[in-house]
Amino acid sequence: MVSKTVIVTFGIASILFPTAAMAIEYVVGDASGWTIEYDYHAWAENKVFLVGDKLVFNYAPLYHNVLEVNSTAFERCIVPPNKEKFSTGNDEIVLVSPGNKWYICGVSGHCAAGQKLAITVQDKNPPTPSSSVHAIPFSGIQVFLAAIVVVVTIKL
Ligand SMILES: [Cu+2]
Repeated sequence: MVSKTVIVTFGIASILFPTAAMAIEYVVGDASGWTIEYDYHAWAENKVFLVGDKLVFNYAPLYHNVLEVNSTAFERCIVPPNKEKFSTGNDEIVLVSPGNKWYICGVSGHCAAGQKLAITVQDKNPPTPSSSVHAIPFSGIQVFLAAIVVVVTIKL
């Protein structure tokens, strides 16, 4: 009886949350990529970043690069010396931990020209329901299928 309950619960969960657990790949700046004079604050504003999601920085490697920095360096556009740079032009950065993350371009003047991105990464299992914006709203068909599973189970 216990095992049947577990299977049914899992079945309902997989119907209701088919994609909620999938990592999302965010192309920074979308089609504009990683460049100057783009509003990355606006780009990030309505997005929810979870641990396991990925940032992709696309740019011409001759002209730009990517550095992860602290809040002070971000605010003042300070390029930390000897800091490891991402510089392939197609840098994929997996968000491995929750918290605030700051990225700038290390080329002189670019951060000041707007090539800077600040995001907040949330835990996969948020402690409060209010931060679970990532979950896909249930559609009618999903609720209907879940109801069928319940009904079939009761008859078993
Ligand atoms: Cu740049």
